[in-house]
Amino acid sequence: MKVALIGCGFFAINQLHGWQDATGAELVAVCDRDPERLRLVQEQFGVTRTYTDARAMFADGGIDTVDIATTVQSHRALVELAARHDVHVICQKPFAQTMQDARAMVAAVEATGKTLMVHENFRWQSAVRAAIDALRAGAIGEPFFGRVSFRSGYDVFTGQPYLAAGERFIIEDLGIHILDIARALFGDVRRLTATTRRINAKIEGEDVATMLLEHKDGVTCVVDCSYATRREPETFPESLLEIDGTGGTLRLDAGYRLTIQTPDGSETRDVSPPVLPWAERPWHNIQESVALIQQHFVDSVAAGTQPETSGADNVLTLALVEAAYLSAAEQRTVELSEI
Ligand code: NAD
Ligand code: 89V
Repeated sequence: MKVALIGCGFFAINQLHGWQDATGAELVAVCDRDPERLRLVQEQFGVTRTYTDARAMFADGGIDTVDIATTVQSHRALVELAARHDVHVICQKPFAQTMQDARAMVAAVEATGKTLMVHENFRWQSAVRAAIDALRAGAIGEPFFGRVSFRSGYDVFTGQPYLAAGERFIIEDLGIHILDIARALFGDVRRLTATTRRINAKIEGEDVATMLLEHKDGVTCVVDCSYATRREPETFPESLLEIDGTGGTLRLDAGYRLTIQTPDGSETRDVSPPVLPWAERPWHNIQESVALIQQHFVDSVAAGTQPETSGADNVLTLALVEAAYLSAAEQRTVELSEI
């Protein structure tokens, strides 16, 4: 699979390493409208085909998949451009600024018969995946309660200054991952209630969000996110889990400790992610999941199957984001059928 990447910014460096490590894929071209970012990436990754304009890159051809690593404002134009050139598409989260844009992008790629995946990688973090696998294998019976929690005081604004400037912050940027983990664990959602707060006066958007999800399969789940939580140990960027099931409980605690308790006893495993050669703490957890989701994409296309976080699937995660903002704004429970 010949891969081209658009948007060589802060996070794309991880995706470029992921492509270098992937089996069955070759990075052939990179594009960024900022020539300085392009130069840095060309030097670090030795890619010979470089472009400041995505249209010129597609016109030159020789691309099977485009990996769009730009921020959300450019996603729809770039996904539709890619669809016109009949290539497979990966697009970073948040997929779209509106549900209308998200549905239009899904339709555009669907019409070509190519694969569209949203780079929604948190469910691929190996510690989270260990919990998903245990739950799906029935380790604690039928789940009826869940808590998916991300609370941190880590400074994300230095690396990603745009996060401080948007009207929306934590639900759109981080909560979207945590809501997607809830979907991976407990399936789709019928209704949602949310509250939001802004604690950090230096940013525009909300940095605390607490959401109550009623899943269609009967699980009630609390999804709580905060970038205003100062505590030791600082757990960035760990997602912590508590799940009660008819046959036991499962917890993913700080320090990547997975505990499963059943009437037969209690077992705790260390499910720490590896620190890949190009990764650094504390981001290694996220960085490994980037490599894993990109390999999953290559393998899915080769097998002719849909990746887990296909465009169509991710529309349902995006709907939770929209429902949460609507619920918080109108101080009411939102039915997902409204979104
Ligand atoms: P960034 O601003 O550092 O990088 C974006 C790059 O895209 C910039 O270099 C910019 O010049 C380029 N660009 C923008 N529009 C372009 C266009 N039309 N053509 C060519 N180049 C263009 O942003 P970032 O922090 O790297 O974030 C990028 C995306 O990754 C965001 O959507 C963010 O939410 C997401 N992200 C995801 C994760 C994750 O774990 N999945 C983590 C961090 C960021
Ligand atoms: O994963 C992300 O989307 C990042 C961060 C972890 C900082 O929220 O933006």
